[in-house]
Amino acid sequence: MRLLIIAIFSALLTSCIAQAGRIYDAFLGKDKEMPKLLKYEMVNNNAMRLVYDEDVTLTNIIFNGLPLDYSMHGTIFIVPFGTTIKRGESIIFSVTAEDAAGNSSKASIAATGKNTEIPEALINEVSIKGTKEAPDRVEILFLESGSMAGMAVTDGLWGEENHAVILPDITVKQGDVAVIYWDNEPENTDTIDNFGKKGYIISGKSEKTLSGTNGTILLWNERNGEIADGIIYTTGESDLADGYGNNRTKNAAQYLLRKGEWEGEPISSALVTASRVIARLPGGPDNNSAADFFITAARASTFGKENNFIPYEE
Ligand SMILES: [Ca+2]
Ligand SMILES: [Ca+2]
Repeated sequence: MRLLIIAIFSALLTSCIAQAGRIYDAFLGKDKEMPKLLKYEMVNNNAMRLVYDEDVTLTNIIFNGLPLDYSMHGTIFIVPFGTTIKRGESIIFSVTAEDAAGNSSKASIAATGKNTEIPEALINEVSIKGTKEAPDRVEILFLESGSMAGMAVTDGLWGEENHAVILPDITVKQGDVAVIYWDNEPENTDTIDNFGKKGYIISGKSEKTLSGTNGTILLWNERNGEIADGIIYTTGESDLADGYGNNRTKNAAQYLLRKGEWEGEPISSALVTASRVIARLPGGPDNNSAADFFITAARASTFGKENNFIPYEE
């Protein structure tokens, strides 16, 4: 009996109650939980933003193996690296956080330098019914200077795409283009020089061709990032997926419509035979509709150069 009382008493002593989301010892009122790192993100490639669940003191801040000599107190922090990391560069950032009761936790964060100079860009020319001589290609037009590093082109929403091409770290100027050979290796990867404007050739390495009938092509500022541009094309004859032919196309098309990146009818792929391509009007107008585009003969296509208005005529 005596043993049982002691057992109950000691259970009470160590029992804890939740208080404002944290657990405190019921008798001593002492915080016994380690601080939790709720959120972290890199800011401008030169600092880490950290959000903890309680007031802490940061100690032992280490950037790529080098200790940073700060002591910071609070809940939300912006911890400068003391340097700016390059786009694509990987770093390890670690930090120890200690609360008022002396509980501490350590976090190690791996991060990669983001592209902070993403240029405005558009889908400029597309070959969807490729042949050996004129393979499937997507041309991207850059409207300003920057780097195409990490920009991405997909044929569906993230997670639904058949293929995604992540663009390499190439510095571009306004009017330059990139030509992605979707599934065929380009015969020649030499940069095209067209009166000072560059055309960069990129191997897309897709195992599948682009859909020649119903599809979307999406340009993203980064993987899983913001949409930069998109096109929708259909035969206009399918009874499946609300006329989009398949769910992948329907889902991406509805996303573009919802985001205001497309209005009205899709581009008609019925007019695009193996000897024709879809091209944006010269100068890169972007009203997010089929009227921005025309169909041209493959032999009049301008992959790697600015577009020429030579519409295909029946
Ligand atoms: Ca657009
Ligand atoms: Ca072109």
